[in-house]
Amino acid sequence: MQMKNGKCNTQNGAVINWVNRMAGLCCAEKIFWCDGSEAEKELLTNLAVAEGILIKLNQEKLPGCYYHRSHPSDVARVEQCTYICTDTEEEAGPTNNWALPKQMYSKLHALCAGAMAGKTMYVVPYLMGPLDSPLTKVGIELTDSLYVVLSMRIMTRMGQVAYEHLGESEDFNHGLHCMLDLSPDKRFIAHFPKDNTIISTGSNYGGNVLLGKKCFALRIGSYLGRNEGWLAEHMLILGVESPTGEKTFVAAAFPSACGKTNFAMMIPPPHFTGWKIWTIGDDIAWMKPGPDGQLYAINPESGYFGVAPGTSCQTNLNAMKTISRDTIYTNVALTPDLDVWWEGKDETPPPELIDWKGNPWTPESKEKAAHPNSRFAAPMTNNPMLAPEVNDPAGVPISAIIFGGRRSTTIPLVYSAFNWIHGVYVGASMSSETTAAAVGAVGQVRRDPMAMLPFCGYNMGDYFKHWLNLRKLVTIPPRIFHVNWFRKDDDGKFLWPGFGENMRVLKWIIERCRGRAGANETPLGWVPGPQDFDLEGMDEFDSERLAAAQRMSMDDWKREVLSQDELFIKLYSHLPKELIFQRELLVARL
Ligand code: OXD
Ligand code: MN
Repeated sequence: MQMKNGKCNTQNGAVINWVNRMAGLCCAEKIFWCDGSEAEKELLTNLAVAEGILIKLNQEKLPGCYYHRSHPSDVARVEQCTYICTDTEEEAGPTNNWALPKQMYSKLHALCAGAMAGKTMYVVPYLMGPLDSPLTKVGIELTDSLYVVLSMRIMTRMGQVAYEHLGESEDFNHGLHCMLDLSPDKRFIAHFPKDNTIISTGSNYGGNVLLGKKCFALRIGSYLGRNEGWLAEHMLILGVESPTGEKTFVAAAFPSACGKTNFAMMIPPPHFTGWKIWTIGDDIAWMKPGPDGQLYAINPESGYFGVAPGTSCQTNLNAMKTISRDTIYTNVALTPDLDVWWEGKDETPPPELIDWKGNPWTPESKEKAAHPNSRFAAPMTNNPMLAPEVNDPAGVPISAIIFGGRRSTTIPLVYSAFNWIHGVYVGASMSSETTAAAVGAVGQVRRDPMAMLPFCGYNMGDYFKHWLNLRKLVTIPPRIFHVNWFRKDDDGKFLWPGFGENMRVLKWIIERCRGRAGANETPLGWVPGPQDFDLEGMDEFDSERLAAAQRMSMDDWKREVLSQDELFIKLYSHLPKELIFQRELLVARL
């Protein structure tokens, strides 16, 4: 399509009116209507380089790749500044920050007033979901950040397609993003679920400002899903192909920076000849009961916004291939020849680097070269194992849902819930050690139900109810599992090697779903016995180590159940009785 140089490219009256109103409020000097074309990408990329927003990386090593540094105070999601604005505090629930819509609108409109004087407002229309899927939704983000425009172009199906999908409809997400001066006291990520509106101010870090992702696809999405009978989840989606060509699709919820991208792109170890893992998505799943009673999932995104540190050819070769071109890197370190580097990329760091703050760095430096939450944004079409079903408007049928946290003690490598209600309890009582993906202390155990604690756009108790209610429509429910790749032994070493070896756990899960693998009953759920778990070809991991990784200490579990109380009591007035009964049953079994 020919680019019209940023001129208005829609006839949708509701869009035009709203854009004009917001441009008026922000006193934008110019409005640039994005169309998603290649010519536009080139124009805006060059502009971003000229303005110092992006640095062009070594094009021989990294064709089409660029680098961005965010403000050092603006490097992660800010949960303490994230608000759900509903008429009552109860609707948002005790796990969210709450504000009255009227009050938040007036506060943020005051902050945004005049914020784009002398600047351009970019109008970014985007689709969350494949073209022509009944689950797909339209969002429009207005932003003064070129970094956001170019990243949204990777992370979503951005441009004219969104207006085509929208037609005359007024049903789109209204997103307004003003960077302001990036000072933390003006940083707000506010959601107005009833108005399908998001306002984000004072930040230019991905999770706070790429509004299609956490804000729309999860917080607003979960609210819409409850009203419309579907689920918006913090889950990867992958397809497992067996040597006979049989494909099984799985969705898995792990908290931020706990290996969703690695799991979604896993390469099975050599022993698993003929097995393949296909990626549908690495972060978000929208799932809806289908007419046949199965749960169908789409990935609403079209790119990966992954954590760079720890990513290497050993840990995630498919990711390394994916990010070798057309990628925007943020807050990693730079080599003198404008290549990128981060801790864990290879064993020996280069002798000199420029760190994420722009300072010279050597291996003797005390600080990390790349920020622990430094990121890549790469198009999913670069992924050599991108599932051909990724654009299927119907989505893929989900056979297993896996919940998992980062826990160094107590939680076994894998177990399976007894049934859907028990599975919802397993997900609801999930916990994990905090990571650098959000501002705050790292390594503290917190309850993170279904990995949705920072992303549920309404009362978490009602969210559990919604999960339980969906069972009526999902007559062929996925089996539910729990995994923990991060358990440590007494010497503080990880018990389980993880990464590609996770295929062994996944194989048991798939075979369980298909009724082909055995299991033993325990107080927690079904677990594989040594004869059910494929250990062949593992060097150091034997059945003894498996037993250690699977160990259930009744004393630890009694403590674990007690520590679930804090969240359950917090949510008590909305907590479904089923979950209280499940907890009692677990206590009785222990
Ligand atoms: C992410 C996150 O960026 O969960 O995906 O923080
Ligand atoms: Mn995430």
